[in-house]
Amino acid sequence: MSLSKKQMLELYRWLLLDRLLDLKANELFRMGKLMSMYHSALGQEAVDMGASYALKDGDAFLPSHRGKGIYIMRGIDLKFFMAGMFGKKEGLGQGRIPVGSHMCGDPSIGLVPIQGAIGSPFTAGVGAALAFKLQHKPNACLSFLGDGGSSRGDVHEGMNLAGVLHLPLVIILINNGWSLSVRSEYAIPVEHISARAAGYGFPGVTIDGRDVLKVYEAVSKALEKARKGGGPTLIEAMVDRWTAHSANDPDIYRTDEEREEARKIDPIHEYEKVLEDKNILDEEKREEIRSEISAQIEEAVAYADSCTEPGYEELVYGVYKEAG
Ligand SMILES: Cc1ncc(C[n+]2csc(CCOP(=O)(O)OP(=O)(O)O)c2C)c(N)n1
Repeated sequence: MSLSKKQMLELYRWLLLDRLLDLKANELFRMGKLMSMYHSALGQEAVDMGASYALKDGDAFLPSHRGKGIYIMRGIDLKFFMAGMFGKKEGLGQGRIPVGSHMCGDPSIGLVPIQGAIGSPFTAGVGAALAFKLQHKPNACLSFLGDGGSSRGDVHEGMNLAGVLHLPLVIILINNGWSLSVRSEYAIPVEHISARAAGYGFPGVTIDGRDVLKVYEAVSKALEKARKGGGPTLIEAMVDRWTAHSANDPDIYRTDEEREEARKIDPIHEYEKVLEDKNILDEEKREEIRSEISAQIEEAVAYADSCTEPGYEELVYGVYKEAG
């Protein structure tokens, strides 16, 4: 499962794209360019990118409401995605998705759509895994889930079914210690959520979600096992929530010390140190990659700006209308 130097550098590009895209989205939100809200994944890049990097073509994946970079890594065009975040007609979601680009599916790349009710989409990921099993396909589904979402009834039912049917499902449970303003300890009676896996009859592990190589390795192994008929695995990845819950959350329930503490470890800086030690990255290369990605993002923003607002017909197309 070890990565070549080329792959390690490629993974770094993805981490940086995820970070720079997130910073830009926060800025665009404040400028009033995005649709209703924005959930940042700052500080969570290692888990989103490290886990997604372990996916293979043919696998399915169900991102969380934060994981924007995953869409791009798995093949959604950045301009199309950005136009979706702007709520434009030409973008992903065609302006009909209240939180912008995510919450859209694309079967051609295995993207299982999420929706607004936290935890509920989990069962769709279980469905994708069930489909692989019924069709005898050598693929697995990677489902991202939060600590808060993990207590929803749908999630327990889905986990149970995955255990009973031994489905090719890998759950990457991102534990950032908070569910909006509720601390995990307040709502979850076990120290590690990975312990719950025993109750569903499959293994559960807890890892450092800020270490991209550890995440990649754990998810690769679990996906490989699932693809070969070895059943589900629950991987709890511990991370820090750098920002408020969303861009319109005043974050008044945390102290300044807690906010500062959450940002103590930067997963991207940690990975840069690993790459520098292995002579894969230096200052010059780092700047080169950063400016390439920034240019790509600016191009996507300019494109999204130039796209059209959806009209009434487009907004109501495909939307349920009560008869009478
Ligand atoms: C059923 C439901 N309840 C409440 C919400 C509002 N809400 C959106 S995200 C969120 C927090 C979810 O916490 P977690 O699953 O830990 O993910 P995180 O936001 O921390 O990444 C809440 C309460 C919702 N979308 N759906």
